[in-house]
Amino acid sequence: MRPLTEAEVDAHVGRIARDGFCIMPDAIPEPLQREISDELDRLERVRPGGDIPPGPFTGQVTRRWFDVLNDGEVWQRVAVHPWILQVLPHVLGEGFLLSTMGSAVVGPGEPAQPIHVDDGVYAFPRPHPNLVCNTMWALSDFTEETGATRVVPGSNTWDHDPDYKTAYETIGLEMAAGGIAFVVGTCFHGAGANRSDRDRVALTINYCNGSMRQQENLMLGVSPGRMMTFAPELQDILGFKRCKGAGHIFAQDPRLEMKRHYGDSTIDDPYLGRRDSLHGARTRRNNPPGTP
Ligand SMILES: O=C(O)CCC(=O)C(=O)O
Repeated sequence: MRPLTEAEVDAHVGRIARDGFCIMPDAIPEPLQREISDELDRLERVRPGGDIPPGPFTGQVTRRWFDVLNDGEVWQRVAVHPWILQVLPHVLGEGFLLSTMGSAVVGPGEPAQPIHVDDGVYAFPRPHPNLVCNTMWALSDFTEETGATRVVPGSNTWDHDPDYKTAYETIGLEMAAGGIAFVVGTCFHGAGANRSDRDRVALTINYCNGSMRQQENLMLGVSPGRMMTFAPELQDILGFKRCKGAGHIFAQDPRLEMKRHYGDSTIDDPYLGRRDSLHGARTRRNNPPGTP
């Protein structure tokens, strides 16, 4: 993929600062879209219906898979999409982290998600510097009918968090499959209602400022040996890179001590087979046929 030009990066950063969001069309090459779709199909087979039970905020017929760095290798590439890595240092600062990643496959008939902010997981009063930036990956067309993410333009500059009882004026982040939208953590937004007869297929790949705790416990969820096989740029945004003074082991890059401690890196983590077999108990859904 060609890198973004400096002017393109500046334009995206400027729009995010002004409106709270922006769209990068044609950001996911078709072969990568196909790989991700195949991986979502595989996840549907091994952990049907997604990794969390239905709920009013996360959706009744929305499939969300998490802990995906323990799944197909494609997720390791998704997390370090080159255009995203070019834009985010200007939004979240150097040393930003991957915070949580997974799918948001919104099924037909799903009502609109409540309007919320993604940095609501932190207890910081507004205004504050950017703490979070989400990226919404469109793997099917995002339209009014299919439930394109709704945003309240300019709400990122407001001094208060959303109130669930208020009906905000929103616009839809309409984009063709292959687009990626940035939504900064202070921007009021939520998934739209899916009034079509097909899935709205998306990923939500969320990053945070390097001084914040990651929303998903990525550093504990993935075994150290497995993390040691990841590309250095992915290790960096998992927390292996020091951010100012934070994140060291013996005041050095943690990778040095990790190598001594855990020895040879390996992608094989014996727990992972069991992890999938616990899906039914975890989500209170039935396990796929053939699993205990
Ligand atoms: O799926 C979407 O369009 C938005 C997702 C979102 O905002 C969330 O799950 O927090």
